[in-house]
Amino acid sequence: SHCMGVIPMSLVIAELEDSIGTITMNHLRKHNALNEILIEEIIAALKHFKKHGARVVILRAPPGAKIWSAGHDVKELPLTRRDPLGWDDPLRMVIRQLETLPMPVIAMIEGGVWGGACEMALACDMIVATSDVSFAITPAKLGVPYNITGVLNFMNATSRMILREMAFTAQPISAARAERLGMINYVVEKEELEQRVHTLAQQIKQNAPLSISVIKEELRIMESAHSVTPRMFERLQGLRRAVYDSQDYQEGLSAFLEKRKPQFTGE
Ligand code: LCV
Repeated sequence: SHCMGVIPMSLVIAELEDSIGTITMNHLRKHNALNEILIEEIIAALKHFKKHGARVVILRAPPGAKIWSAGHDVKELPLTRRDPLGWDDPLRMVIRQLETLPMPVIAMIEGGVWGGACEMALACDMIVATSDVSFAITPAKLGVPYNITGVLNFMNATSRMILREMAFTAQPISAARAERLGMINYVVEKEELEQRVHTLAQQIKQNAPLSISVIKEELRIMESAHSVTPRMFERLQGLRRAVYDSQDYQEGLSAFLEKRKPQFTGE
């Protein structure tokens, strides 16, 4: 459709023009931390684009952003005795929306990508990043027991050794290294970013949307085809509960909120 539509929202700018939908995460005061409202607006924009026949979606921060997204809003994590990443957690919901959307989503990235935002970027179908960008997998830094679907999403994005290094050190890796590892499609200079993403979007847009959507869904189904028995699943959930019930989980969150280094004891 050729409708030029900007949907009025507060933390996100959503535009649909010539079958290309663009979502700009625009909550700069909080570095686009993935809170409930920001996620709700991203999901609303994705549904609007699907309804209006967009062929491709771009997910970005404003031009020149220093942080693409600071990841899960730590202030929205439950302090204890509740799964911090349960089925209905906003981060889980937006990742499922991105994965099941029938059209490709290009993550257009400037600025740092942290924690849950790293998984959200990797849940998109392509990533184009500027050379200043870094990616960090941070649960171990906060004492958070990541969830099994999230770990699978990371596994599908990189190799055994790299994922373990990123998850256990919680240190960011550069866009250049991510590209060398095949985790992202392109690293470009700032002035090339718009053009590179636009070219990809145009190439996708002129192809058959039904073919693309069925291939995307086949990939999603095959990537998640792992046989985990109920016994295995419940054992992992029990291990995760012990972590989010731990002192260390509370220490991780408190240290973040009090802006100090956490002292983890293994309790
Ligand atoms: C809430 C925030 C956040 C934030 N939440 O500015 O993957 S998991 O399991 O770890 C999952 C639970 C997850 O995604 O956790 C979040 C992972 N995110 C991170 O580790 C990044 C945390 N943020 C930072 O390291 C810094 O804020 C960056 C490098 C993003 C920006 O640093 P800068 O010095 O420019 P401030 O740190 O001063 O942040 C500005 C305000 O945003 C809040 C932060 O607490 C501060 O709040 P106040 O204005 O109240 O001081 N903020 C930043 N990230 N994820 N709040």
